[in-house]
Amino acid sequence: MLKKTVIKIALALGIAGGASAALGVGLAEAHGHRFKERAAAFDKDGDGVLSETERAAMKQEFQARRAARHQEALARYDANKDGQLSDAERDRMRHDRITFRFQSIDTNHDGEITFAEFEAHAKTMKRGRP
Ligand SMILES: [Ca+2]
Ligand SMILES: [Ca+2]
Repeated sequence: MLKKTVIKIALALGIAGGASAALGVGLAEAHGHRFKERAAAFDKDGDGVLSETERAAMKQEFQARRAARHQEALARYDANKDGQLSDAERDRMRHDRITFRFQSIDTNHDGEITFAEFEAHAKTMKRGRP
């Protein structure tokens, strides 16, 4: 029963997920396994299915977040201020994100990730807190 619920929510999310992937870098990564949990939060009556209304509310919130993230990305990476992120500008953004992730795993900041550091990081991911 529980499994069925998760699958239904995942299906309902298929559309939103696809749009996210098309729109931006790092979104799939940001959603990841927490995506289903977030969807469950919109299942207000807890029947395991997102109704039209529930889906609309979820879509609206995701769009608002996406817009906010896009504005943030532009503010930081739109070097020539043309309101768009060019490939080079996106590359810089990706580089910064990867650097940030690397540094968050490399807890003793020696520039190398040991198995122990990676394992500790993996454990925090499991708890849903990267
Ligand atoms: Ca630009
Ligand atoms: Ca290290």
